[in-house]
Amino acid sequence: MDIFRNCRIIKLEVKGDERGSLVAIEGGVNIPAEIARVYYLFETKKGVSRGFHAHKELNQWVICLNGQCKMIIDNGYERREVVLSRPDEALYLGSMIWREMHDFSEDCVLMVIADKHYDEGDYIREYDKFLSLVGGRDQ
Ligand code: T46
Repeated sequence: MDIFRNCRIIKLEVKGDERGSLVAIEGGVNIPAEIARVYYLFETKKGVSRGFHAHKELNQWVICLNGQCKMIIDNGYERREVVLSRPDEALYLGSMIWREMHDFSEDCVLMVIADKHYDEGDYIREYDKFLSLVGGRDQ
């Protein structure tokens, strides 16, 4: 389901049998990129929000393995809210998408797959700068 041109929910195939469920993540198969990095957020404290940045080049796929949280995604023109609560769905976030994460449940485990290694230089952490780069709202 497309949210923006470079931001969408991808359904992940579940291999289920009488024992339970399994999802396989494969670069170049269900994640259309070479996977360079995987990290996960867990034990986020009650009332804490995270993110508040965009990436210049990075592509990421966010999967909520347990619990739930709310993602605000913003392309500079439109802002949408997505609740992530399913281990069989990935939210694809392309470059130049502002993201904020709110309302983490105590048991939330958010796994993020990235197509590049960590690079602080790829982050845009000021919203006004992000808007001026994407030519968004009232520019
Ligand atoms: C994103 C959202 C969804 C590393 O050393 N390596 C890493 O790969 C990452 C992601 C972070 N860090 C360090 C940098 C900071 O000292 O871990 C600390 C917390 O990172 P940050 O404040 O950027 O975390 P979030 O939750 O605000 O954002 C993260 C990702 O950074 C970001 O790319 O899209 O999750």
